Amino acid sequence: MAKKQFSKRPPRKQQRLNKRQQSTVNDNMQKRIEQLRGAEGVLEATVISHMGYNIVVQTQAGAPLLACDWRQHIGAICAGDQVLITEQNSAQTADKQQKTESNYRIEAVLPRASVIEKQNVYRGAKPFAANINQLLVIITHEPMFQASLLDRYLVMANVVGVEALIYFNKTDTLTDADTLAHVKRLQAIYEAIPNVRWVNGSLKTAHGLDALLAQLSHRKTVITGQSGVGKSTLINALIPDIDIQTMSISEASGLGRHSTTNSTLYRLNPDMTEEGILIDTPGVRSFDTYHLSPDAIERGFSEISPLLGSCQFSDCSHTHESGCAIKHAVEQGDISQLRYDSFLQALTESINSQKNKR
Ligand SMILES: Nc1nc2c(ncn2[C@@H]2O[C@H](COP(=O)(O)OP(=O)(O)OP(=O)(O)O)[C@@H](O)[C@H]2O)c(=O)[nH]1
Ligand SMILES: [Mg+2]
Ligand SMILES: [Zn+2]
Repeated sequence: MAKKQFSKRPPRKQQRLNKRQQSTVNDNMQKRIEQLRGAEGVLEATVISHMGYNIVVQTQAGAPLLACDWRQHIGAICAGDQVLITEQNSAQTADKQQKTESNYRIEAVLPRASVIEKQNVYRGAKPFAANINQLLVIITHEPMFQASLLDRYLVMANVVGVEALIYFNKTDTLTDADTLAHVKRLQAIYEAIPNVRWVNGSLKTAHGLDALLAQLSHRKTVITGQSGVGKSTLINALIPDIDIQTMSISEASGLGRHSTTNSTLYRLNPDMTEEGILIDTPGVRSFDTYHLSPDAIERGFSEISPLLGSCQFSDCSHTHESGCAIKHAVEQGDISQLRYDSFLQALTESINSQKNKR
């Protein structure tokens, strides 16, 4: 009889569920959530940060942070998730002296109102912020931001189904008249896009900070933007007790120092649930959109998408065809050349990426 070989088994690939399997998993999860909700000792909590070995949660603003482990097969968990937790009785927990020991367990993740994910070629999509309703993109002029990059963030906001807020930072150094005029033109273009708002300011001088804060309080915002635009400066300016919040996370997790690679949820006012929430995403600097379908790209350019059915040819590529409603709108000045160029670029990337998949 052939001897079974256990040692050289290749690592198991993460299996993708088909639609029916996924729907069964979802049904079971829904049943489980209903059972848990009625059960004694089950608490609802918000995920503050996924620390790798454990997940730090809080049952409400101002409450102590709790370190949790999690039940297997409940899917990926990220900052902003609402979860159901139970306290593990001491018989189940091992050495109580050990600080990293989790006394709580995440039993289920509640359905998300929204989720924003990072694509990874090898591991698929990984969520990094859940239940947000606003995407903040910080941009600046040193170096001047690229419209095509900014547009990717806006497409992503549209795909996730949240509003977009553009914050143009470092106005204290925006003194050159030509650059100033250029930024003003861009602001006019972006402000005209549905569901997009634009605020100017300087985190150095605090100019415009009130206007920015007005857009952030009472919203759940994920912070994005390229390296050096001022994301950390913003968090430090708006979260006065940032050190305390960060220290509490380290303490709760039992890790010496707060990890800076995972997304973390901060409260604009640590004692008030209704105040705004900021999710900082240190590991995510930009978004790719090539993996999105051409459809998603088209919807993501929300001033262009209403025209899509109006081209003369149903398979119009919007590049050279006569009777193209989009090209016509660009010629008329109703759609900016800048956004049109960026639309075609994103669309081409998406189409090419779909071809390569086949
Ligand atoms: N002049 C000026 N400098 C600023 C302003 N805001 C931030 N800075 C500076 O810009 C630099 C980068 O700011 P950070 O907050 O570290 O940028 P970041 O977005 O967190 O960058 P990464 O962590 O690399 O993604 C720092 O030297 C800040 O002091 C501003 O309003 N005006
Ligand atoms: Mg930073
Ligand atoms: Zn067209």
